[in-house]
Amino acid sequence: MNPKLQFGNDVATRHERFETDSYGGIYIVGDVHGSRKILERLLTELDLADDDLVVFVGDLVRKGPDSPGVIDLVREDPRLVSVRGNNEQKIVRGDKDPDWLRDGDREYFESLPVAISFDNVLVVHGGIDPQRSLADHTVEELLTMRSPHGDGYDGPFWYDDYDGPYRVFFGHTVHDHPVEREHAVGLDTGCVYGGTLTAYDYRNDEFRTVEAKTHQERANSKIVDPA
Ligand SMILES: [Mn+2]
Repeated sequence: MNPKLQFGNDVATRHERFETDSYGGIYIVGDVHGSRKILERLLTELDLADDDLVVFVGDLVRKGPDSPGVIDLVREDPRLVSVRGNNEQKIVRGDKDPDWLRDGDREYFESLPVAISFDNVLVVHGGIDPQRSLADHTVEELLTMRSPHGDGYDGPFWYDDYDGPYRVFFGHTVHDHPVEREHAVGLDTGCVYGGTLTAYDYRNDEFRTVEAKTHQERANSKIVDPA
């Protein structure tokens, strides 16, 4: 019953598929942005079993206080996997060279898939343009999609019009609460801006959130209300 995923060549080689039978709990987590402490609290709250799987929507790093700490936490636990976000991509491309970057960090970002799928779920950082086939999307587009025919934060947003066949889980666009639609689930709830860090519990179809304790300002114009 799962629709076949057909990617363009550059994406196909960076797509990773998981068979859900092999896992107990499955969680998908929004943008962390170097907020290791709130990530630790979320993981404590999820209380992972050995056969659980956690998929991050990317943007593990930048903006927050402890990007290396987040990298270490994710890399050291085989239950934690991530797609590449646009913030990892900026480092891969060499556009950003942050002070905290260590030997091996860039190679790690380069090793991250740009798409993860299981069942009818597709996890990408940005999103997909509902008016074009998945195969037509470049890596860059999957990582940065927001308003395919508009201008940044003004919308309409890709998920306003997207009606499947996949259920796409994404980050990148900050919302004051998770976007929950039949075919699109937005998980970036701005933890680095004093919002929350959100996980979606796939087995139980419910959101799990922890509050941030730090504050960094973000213009309200850059936080989207999905209602
Ligand atoms: Mn982000």
